[in-house]
Amino acid sequence: MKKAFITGVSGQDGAYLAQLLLKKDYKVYGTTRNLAGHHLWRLKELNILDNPCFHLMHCDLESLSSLREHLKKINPDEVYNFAATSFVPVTPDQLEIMSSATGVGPLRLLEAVREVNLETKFFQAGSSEMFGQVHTSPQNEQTPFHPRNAYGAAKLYAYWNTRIYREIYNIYACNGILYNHESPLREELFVTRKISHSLASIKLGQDKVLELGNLDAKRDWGYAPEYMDAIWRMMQQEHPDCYVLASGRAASVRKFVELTATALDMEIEWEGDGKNEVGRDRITGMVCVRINPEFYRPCEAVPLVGDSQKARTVLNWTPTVNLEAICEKMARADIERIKKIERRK
Ligand code: G4F
Repeated sequence: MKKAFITGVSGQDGAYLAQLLLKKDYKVYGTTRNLAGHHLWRLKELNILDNPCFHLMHCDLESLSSLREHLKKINPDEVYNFAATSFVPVTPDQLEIMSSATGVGPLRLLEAVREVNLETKFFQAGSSEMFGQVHTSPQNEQTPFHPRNAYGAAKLYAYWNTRIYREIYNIYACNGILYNHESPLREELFVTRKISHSLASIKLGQDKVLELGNLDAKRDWGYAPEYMDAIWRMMQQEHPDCYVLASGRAASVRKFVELTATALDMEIEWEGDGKNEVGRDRITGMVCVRINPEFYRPCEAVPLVGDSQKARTVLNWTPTVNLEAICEKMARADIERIKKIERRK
């Protein structure tokens, strides 16, 4: 039975990867910084907490000695690092926490792997934000990096340390460069889940309006569980490497709103311009989307689109869930959750 150590297991990616590995008969040791019940909702929804092969433990990436102890005790075959702050805009008071968790944390984990067992395989979750200001599109593993925010720079620091530990210490260490990947388990802080949750609430008469920032911002959105499948495949190759994971298609926030509305039998018509633009549901006549400048970003990334040909060829990775299907899955899940809460009242 293989053993996997997943940091950040209570997040979207950690939870889906734990589910995948349990299905593949791994023993999974998942870590989180916060063991409070409400923080574990994803693991509960996926029925992971009751699985006898799953072990949840408290650990953060702040302490090298604690990471070393965990790895000594478990001696995992594979380590997957998802622990990070994942919201891109960082306020001044979050700068140090973000840099430590997202940038230095993976270095501490790599060092713990090096000290405890050089045979342990390591995966680092990188981000398309590392590309930032691009001059070519789509981006692949050869595209130069030029991050445009502290989050992208912290992820890039972790990316380089992963390569350094591979090249200098011969550790099987892989980097994934992940474009936006969404699912019903996304945090509501991110725009896709904010949209699905708000429109589902409006549909059920529990909310009136969804406030958004830049409707024309574009992202390359894929389906999170499929990205976890690719990550597992990266760890089963003969040699460690770096792979871009992306859908290859960019769509706007506006398009995401429209597709989610369609999945909920709503039909959004846009009226007005700029900050005064609104989205009206043609069926009810109600204004259900407004602009709130608070959600604009000071420096919006150039639309990034990934070329994941290498992952598709080498890993035989074939993602099939398109944007329409993602919107539908997210909208349906939010409708079910809201109805479930209603039934409990
Ligand atoms: O959903 P977002 O907050 O995701 P973002 O910033 O692209 O970051 C996500 O993807 C990265 C790449 O994989 C990850 F590294 C990162 O950890 C995270 O998973 O914003 C998407 C877009 C932005 O352009 C933003 O300006 O949506 C636009 N947007 C428009 N209105 C909004 C809103 N974003 C948020 N969060 N809230 C809004 O109301």
